[in-house]
Amino acid sequence: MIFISAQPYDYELPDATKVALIVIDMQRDFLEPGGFGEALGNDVTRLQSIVPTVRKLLDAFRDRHLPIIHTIECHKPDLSDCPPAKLNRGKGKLKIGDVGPLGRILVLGEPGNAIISELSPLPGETVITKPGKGAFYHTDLEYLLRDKGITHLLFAGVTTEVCVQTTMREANDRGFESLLIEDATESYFPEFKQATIEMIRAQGGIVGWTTTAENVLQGLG
Ligand code: C5J
Repeated sequence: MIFISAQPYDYELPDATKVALIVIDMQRDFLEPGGFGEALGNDVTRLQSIVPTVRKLLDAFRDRHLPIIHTIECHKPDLSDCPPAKLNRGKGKLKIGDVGPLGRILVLGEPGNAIISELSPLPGETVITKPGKGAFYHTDLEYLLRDKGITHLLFAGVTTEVCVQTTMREANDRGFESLLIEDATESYFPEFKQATIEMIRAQGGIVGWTTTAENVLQGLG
């Protein structure tokens, strides 16, 4: 048994074969000027502070040959997988599918839709493309995890209260034991990040656990 010091109490991993690191949406569209995040009116530089920590976690999983799953929020070029409710939301100048400085906003294959170069997936790592905020919606993620016998998920990425939290809630309802790595996730709104951390671990861990990257590395040994 592997114990990771966490809140509201220690996170227990039966063994390292049951765990995957899920890195949510570390894309240029969210972290760099000219992408979707900025089109929504956000200061995207806030998200860049977690890049070294996410990289450290990736390196630790790579060194131990443990599974890594990256996700990308994106839409098909014809936007047929983007419902009007998502397409038309917001009052920004640029909408999903419009051409911005990094190519078409939130469209698969465009320069801005790629994962930032520092965290690029390596061959053999899974990349889940997802049209929604949650990584289980309209994807093969659940089947892939069940097929590999993975029961425990460690979460990093952006943004804490949108795609990370949505995916953790989806995972929790499907019976996966979910741990959020606090210093490997970030939000455009610090108060939303803090609230998310607190609501995840409230009520005895109603959605899951939270911890630090250092605790994860110590626990994995
Ligand atoms: C958002 C995400 N915030 N990855 N996406 O629209 O959190």
